[in-house]
Amino acid sequence: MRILVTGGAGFIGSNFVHRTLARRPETRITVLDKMTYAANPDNLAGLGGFDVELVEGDICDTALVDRLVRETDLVVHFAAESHNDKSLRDPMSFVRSNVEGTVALLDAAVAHDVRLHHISTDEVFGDLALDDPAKFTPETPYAPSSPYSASKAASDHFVRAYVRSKGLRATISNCSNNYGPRQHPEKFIPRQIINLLHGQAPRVYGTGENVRDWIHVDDHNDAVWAVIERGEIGATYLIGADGERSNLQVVGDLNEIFGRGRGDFVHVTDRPGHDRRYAIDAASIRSLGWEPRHADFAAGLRATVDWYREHPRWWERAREAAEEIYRASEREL
Ligand code: NAD
Ligand code: TDX
Repeated sequence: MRILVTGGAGFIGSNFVHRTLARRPETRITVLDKMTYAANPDNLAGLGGFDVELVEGDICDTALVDRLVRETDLVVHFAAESHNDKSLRDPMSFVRSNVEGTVALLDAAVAHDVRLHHISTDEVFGDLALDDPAKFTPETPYAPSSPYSASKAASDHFVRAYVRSKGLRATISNCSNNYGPRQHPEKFIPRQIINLLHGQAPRVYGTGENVRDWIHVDDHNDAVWAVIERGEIGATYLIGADGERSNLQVVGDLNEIFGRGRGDFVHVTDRPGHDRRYAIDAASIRSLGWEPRHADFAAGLRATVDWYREHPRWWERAREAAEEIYRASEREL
C-alpha cells in the first residue's frame, strides 16, 4: 500500500510514520510537508531500510498535490497550522494551510478517486463548562472559539461537503489533546518539561483550572488505523482515552517527577478566549474495536519526560524561538 502522509514531519504525523513502518514494514510512504517552524527533519530519522520519501512542499500547491495524490492509494491528512496562540497572532496562515490546503487535497482525491482520512480536533466543538457532565459526541454542534479551531471546523465541513456532493471517499476523526515524544516545545507539556529540565518553574495560563482530555500519540495513531481499516466512508469518529485532567493537575504531576512541590509554578497571562474544558465520548471509535493501550497517564508522562531529557538537541533551537515569542506577550501574574 502507498500512503501519502501530509504533515508527516510534525508531531503526530511523524509518530504515525514511525508506528506504521514498525507495524506494517511493507508500506510505502510519501511525506508531504512544508517544513514550517513546527516540523523537525530529525522526526523522520532512523527510517533507513524502509520505503519512505520526504517531499518538501505545500499542500496548497495544487500541481504538486495532484501529482502526489495520483500516485497513492490513501491520503492521511495531518498537515495543519496547529497552535492556538499562533492563530490569534496570524490567523491567515491558518486559513491558507488548514482550509485552502485541505480543499486542494480534496480536489485531487476526487479527481483520482483516492481514499482520504482527515485528521481533526475536538476543539471544533468549542468548550464545556467545568461542571458539565456532558462530553463531545459526533452529534455535538460545532462552536469553535479560536481562529485555529475555526479553520479546522471549516476543513471538516469541506470534507463532508465533498463526500456528499463529489463522491469523495473520506473519513474524519476528531481527537483530543495528544502528548508524547516529538511534540513542539511551544505546546503545554513539552514547554513545562523543558522549563523543568532548566530548573525553571512551569508557566500556567490564568487559573490553570482548564481541563484537557489527554491521549498518548500512539493511541491516537492506532485509532487512525482502525478508521482507515474499518471506518465507514462519510463517518466521523471521536478519539479520546478518558484522560481528563486540569492543567494544574498536569503541572503538579510534572513537578513531582522532578522532585518539586506540586504547587511550584508561575501564573502567567491567560489565553484570550481560553477554552475551559474538552471531553470526548469515545463510543464511536471504540465501536471499531479500538481501545487505548496507554491507560496509565503517569507512566506515559514519565516516559515523555525521559524522551525530552534524552533528546536536548532535538528541541534546543525550537525552544529558544518559542520562548522568544512567549516573552513578547506573556506577563507573570
Ligand atoms: P504539528 O504542528 O506538530 O505538525 C504539523 C505539520 O504540518 C508540520 O510538520 C508542518 O510543517 C506541516 N504543515 C503545516 N502547514 C503545511 C502546509 N501548508 N503544507 C504542508 N505541510 C504543512 O501539529 P500536530 O500536533 O502534529 O497536529 C497534526 C494534526 O493533528 C493537525 O491537523 C491538528 O489539527 C491535529 N490534531 C492535533 C492534536 C494535538 O493535540 N496536537 C489533537 C487533535 C488533532
Ligand atoms: O505555557 C502554557 N501554559 C498553559 O497553561 C501553554 C503553552 C499552554 N497552557 C494551557 C493552555 C491549554 O489549556 O495548557 C493547555 C494546553 O495548551 P496547548 O498545548 O497549547 O494545547 P491546546 O490549545 O489545548 O490545543 C492542543 O490540543 C488540540 C493542540 O495544540 C491542538 O493542535 C489540538 O487540536
